[in-house]
Amino acid sequence: MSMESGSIYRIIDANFNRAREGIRVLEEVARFVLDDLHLSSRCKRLRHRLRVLQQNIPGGPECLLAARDAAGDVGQNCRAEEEDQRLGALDLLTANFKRVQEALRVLEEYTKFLSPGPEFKKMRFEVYTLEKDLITRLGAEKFLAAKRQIDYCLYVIATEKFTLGRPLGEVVEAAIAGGATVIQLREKDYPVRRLIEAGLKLRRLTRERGVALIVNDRVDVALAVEADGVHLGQDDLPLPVARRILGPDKIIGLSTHSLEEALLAQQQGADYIGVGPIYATRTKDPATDPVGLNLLRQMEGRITIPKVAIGGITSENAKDVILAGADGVAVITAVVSAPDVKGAAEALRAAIEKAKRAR
Ligand code: TZP
Ligand code: MG
Repeated sequence: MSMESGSIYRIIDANFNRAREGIRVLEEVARFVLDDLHLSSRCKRLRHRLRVLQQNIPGGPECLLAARDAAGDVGQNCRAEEEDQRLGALDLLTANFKRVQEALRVLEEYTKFLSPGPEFKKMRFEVYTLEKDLITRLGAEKFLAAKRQIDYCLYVIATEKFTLGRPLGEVVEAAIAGGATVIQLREKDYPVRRLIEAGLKLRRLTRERGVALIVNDRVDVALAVEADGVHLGQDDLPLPVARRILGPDKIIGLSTHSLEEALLAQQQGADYIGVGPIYATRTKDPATDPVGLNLLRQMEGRITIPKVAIGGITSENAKDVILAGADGVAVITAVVSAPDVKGAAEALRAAIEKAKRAR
């Protein structure tokens, strides 16, 4: 095929522009929709490489400009129907990835007339990987949005040992009626089948009332009973391993006892952290020294995921805990062992809300 060099430069020029503009659209989604610095930097680097390639085109970039004739482009007013009907970020990403990949393919083919090189093919394959990563991240973002709606304000830990002989389901029902927003099933000594049975019962209850259910320690049980997530301690399954098993849509909470542990949990993608024990408590076995309110204060500005304070919290001291920076409080005895479970949950919830308003 013989082709006039003006047409080749014109095609190359149009496709450099198309690819660069398309990448810019992707970059804006990564940056402003997903707030993802890593993905937006990958887009930016691609744009930069394209600019360098454009500058170094054989014959010089002036050949591209000289060949440009946007006004005379017969295709300038042809818009695909779907361009007008695009819905949301996912469609925008899909359409622009297609656009960038096509433009890179055209550049790959037409620059062969000037000087063969593997650069555009390499870039096209990088864009395929970027497409997978960005779209996966966007999919995960949908789940993250749902997870962000969870209110951790009154997190009640259900353990049969502390119910004063009352059935766990009954206590949990009363706690929810009093304003509990999250229920955690924590039964360290149950055989797994019994734990699943208890989990299924609490799942029914919590689902009916629109309250989140978290299972302590056991990722497998959390999945089996369709809980919203799992709560892990520092010696349990490592967070990245739990995340690989649970996927992005489940909540993973981690117990932390220092700023370093909290920063690591946040960096590894925990959805919330437990902070404590804030005060001395006899409920925690083995006993752990209290960390005090100062740890919450130290986290101010550094920990952006929800912080749920735990350990010896009551309706009397909840105010101090919230004022020190906690987003919610987790309790066992103050609610589960109260003679009037519903009334105790109501009092605690009221104290938390009042302190939040005063912040
Ligand atoms: N982790 C740190 S303190 C604690 C746990 C499980 C026990 C909290 O129970 P209580 O009765 O509210 O102090
Ligand atoms: Mg544990």
